Amino acid sequence: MRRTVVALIAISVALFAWHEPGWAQSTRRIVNVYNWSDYIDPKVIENFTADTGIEVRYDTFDSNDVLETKLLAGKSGYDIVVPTGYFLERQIKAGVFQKLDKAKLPHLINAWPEVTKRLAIYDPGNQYAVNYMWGTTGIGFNVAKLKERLGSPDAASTWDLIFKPENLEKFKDCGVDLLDSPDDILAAALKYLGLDPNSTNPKEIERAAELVTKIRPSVRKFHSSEYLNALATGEICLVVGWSGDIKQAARRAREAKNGVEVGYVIPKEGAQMFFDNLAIPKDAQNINEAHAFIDYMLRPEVAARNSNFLGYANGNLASQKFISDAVLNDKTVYPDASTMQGLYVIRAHDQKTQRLMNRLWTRIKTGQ
Ligand code: N2P
Repeated sequence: MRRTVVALIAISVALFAWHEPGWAQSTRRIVNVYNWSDYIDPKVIENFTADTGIEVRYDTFDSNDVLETKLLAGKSGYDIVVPTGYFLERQIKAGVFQKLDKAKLPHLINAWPEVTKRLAIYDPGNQYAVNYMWGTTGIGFNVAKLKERLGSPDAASTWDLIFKPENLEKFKDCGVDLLDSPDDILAAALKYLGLDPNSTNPKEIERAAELVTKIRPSVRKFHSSEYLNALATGEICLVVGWSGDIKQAARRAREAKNGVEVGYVIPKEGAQMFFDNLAIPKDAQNINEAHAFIDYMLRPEVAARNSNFLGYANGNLASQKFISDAVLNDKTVYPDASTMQGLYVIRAHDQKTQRLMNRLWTRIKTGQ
């Protein structure tokens, strides 16, 4: 008798263990998202789960190179990733994404044709990605520190502030950060030198690297996400960074009422404009959920909520009536036609150029 009972218990335990994962899989819906840091209103993730029942596992990165390494290695485990246009371009060619099933994206109708057209440069026929957010790489600054050192906040309206060593030196004591991204900083240096920011000429790229080497002694840190908080708290006073991250720093400082005022400019010589896009890796496991996530981001109210929170422009025309005037009328977020003329885009680098840029970048950062 005792033996029968023990056997019965063992069988039930085995059956339960065998059933449980299957049961869990069929009822729990999950989407694994890999996005840039500080690139979504947390409320949007919460609302998405409440609306769809799909759980979000959310990880962040702050560099296209980090994302690319995972994508090229395969089996990243992610269902949604957010590559910038010029990385998307070569990743599509490398075959790491699957085509979107547009029948599953009814809200795609809200896409802004202007942005869709620009995205098609990287994704011909717009088959693999939809735009999420876009922005510019410009100068973020502490208003009081800038006035103190150069007399007027207008000093930030030119790249001279960054690329003239005698200017940047004046900010060394209050903290200068640069993005840890050769595609942003070397491109800005090329543009400042009057060269093509997409140059593949090694001599020109080396000149850009020399320029950055000259200002290197005044740089506290090369980092692509910490500056947001550092600028908001007053720990640094100057950064070459991404528009919306600097806008978020400004808002955090306002909310903290810590006396820090943060400004952002697109320098008059021009700046880089980038497009960050939602795409589904070829080996994604939760394809329906990934489409549901993209479609949710394309809802006008949702896209607007993100832009209002982040200070980044989005690729959703229908969202604009829900975007606050402060964001929509901010020419450094939604640039007007004349600012737009000064903006340039980066294309995918060939391997040789990319290797050279990465090598020079390491040399700049390590000071060797
Ligand atoms: C968000 C940064 C996204 C812009 N923190 C870089 N493509």
